[in-house]
Amino acid sequence: QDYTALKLKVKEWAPKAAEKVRGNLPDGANVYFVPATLRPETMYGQTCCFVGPKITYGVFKASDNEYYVVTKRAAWNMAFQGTFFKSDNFARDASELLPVLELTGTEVVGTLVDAPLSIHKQGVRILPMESVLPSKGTGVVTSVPSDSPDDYATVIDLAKKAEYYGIEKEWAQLEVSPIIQTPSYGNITAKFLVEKMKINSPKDAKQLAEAKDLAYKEGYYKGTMLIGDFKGESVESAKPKVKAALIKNGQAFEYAEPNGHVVSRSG
Ligand code: ZZB
Repeated sequence: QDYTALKLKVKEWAPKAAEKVRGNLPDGANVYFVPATLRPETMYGQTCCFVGPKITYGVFKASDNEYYVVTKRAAWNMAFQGTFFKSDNFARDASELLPVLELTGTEVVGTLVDAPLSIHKQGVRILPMESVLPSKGTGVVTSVPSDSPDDYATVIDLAKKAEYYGIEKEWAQLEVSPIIQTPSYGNITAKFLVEKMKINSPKDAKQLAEAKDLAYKEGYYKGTMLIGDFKGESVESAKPKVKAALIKNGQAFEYAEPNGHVVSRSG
């Protein structure tokens, strides 16, 4: 898979993470959560960013002043793809690619990050999602509830059970705005499909996989951009342009999942 790896800059750490970070990173270091996405054209609609609560993440030094929060597996792939400085973080095998520190998903929940292109300019929160796979992408997943059924079902559930999840309800309730117009599912595809298919929980994995498939196809082949520099263009034409612009602005880079990974599209 050819992913776009997006850089979400930390604006304010959650308390537990802040404690661990203190003294372990140079003053003024920029730290980024780095989700891998197949849909860069939907980045305008980011309302939060998911981590697996039980997943262990590393904070890896990418260049003099930049650190990335990803799984060790993803950092290792990135090292091979030349993402990291080869000089002072050069690794000859996986054991040498050492994170500056490790953080669990639970510890970073509540962290405020800046999501490139998002209409939510004040930033979005890192929130927990049980279904994040540690073995796929970077283990960090940016959330676009308007166009991803999994994300829509998850933010509804997070808001409903905010206390159980140990989050502020408002963190899961940022406005879901139209990003892409489609002929069959309107302009908030994920909401339409989740409601039409009566999906009640992020655990309805089978139905969510089906909804994801439908959303992908309709969005890609029939979608039109409602926002951004390529407003009015088809998704098919806007997708590579949004990706290129993000990369040019230093807000993203290419990340390829190596061959042989075992996760299929339907999960
Ligand atoms: C933002 C986004 C917006 C995504 C959208 C999808 C959609 P796939 O399709 O199964 O190959 N993802 C990435 N990494 C993980 C992970 N470790 N665990 C769980 N989910 C992950 O997977 C690619 C998509 O799955 C990625 O693209 C990411 O969510 C998520 F409007 O990023 B996406 C209809 C889908 N719409």
